[in-house]
Amino acid sequence: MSEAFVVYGERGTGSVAVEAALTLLGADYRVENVPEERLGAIPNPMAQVPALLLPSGELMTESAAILIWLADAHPAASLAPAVDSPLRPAFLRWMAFVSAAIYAHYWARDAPSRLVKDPAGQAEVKGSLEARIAHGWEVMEAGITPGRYLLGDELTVLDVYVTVISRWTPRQALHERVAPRIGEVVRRVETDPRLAALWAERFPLRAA
Ligand SMILES: N[C@@H](CCC(=O)N[C@@H](CS)C(=O)NCC(=O)O)C(=O)O
Repeated sequence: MSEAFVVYGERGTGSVAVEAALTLLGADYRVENVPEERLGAIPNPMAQVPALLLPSGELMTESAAILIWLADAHPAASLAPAVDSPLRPAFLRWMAFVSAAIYAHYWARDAPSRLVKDPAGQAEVKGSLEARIAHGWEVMEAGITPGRYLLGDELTVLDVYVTVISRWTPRQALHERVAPRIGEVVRRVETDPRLAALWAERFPLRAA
């Protein structure tokens, strides 16, 4: 591809999963950092990152769709099971699950005032969403049989996605208590030398 991808993103957000996939692909891309106060100015009508401007000029949003599309568009990189692979149903299931049953809850978890005005109600909403997020990880932990990676011994964009989304609160508790096998895979992805510089620059871990 002759023209670069443009990622609308920000450090510590879901855009880092897209940046990681592009890094693994060795794709030509640049990041437009979008601080919260400028989200309204980006081309995504949902005013959210990530959004990916394709070399064709089309804008893609929705992190799971972007990751699946990038992997499918570059089959030689083997970042997703092929359409006819027996692993494909599980791959699609868990990509959609991470997006809908986990990532989506942070919209209100991080700003409960979006749903409830009363401060006591906000604390309750936050607690309920944290419990729901933990339950999602628990369901995923019970539903997969990881090898070196979540779907077996090949790294896919699902591993990258889970590594980024599970970095948010309450990361440590999640990995130690709720989803230790997922946590083990996450640590493997975190120490992948191809991604070390990206993690350090775009999503450094806070000291525990
Ligand atoms: N469904 C979207 C969710 C994207 C999303 O929630 N992005 C967050 C950053 S991690 C955001 O832009 N939040 C700002 C807001 O919603 O106001 C996706 O999967 O890409």
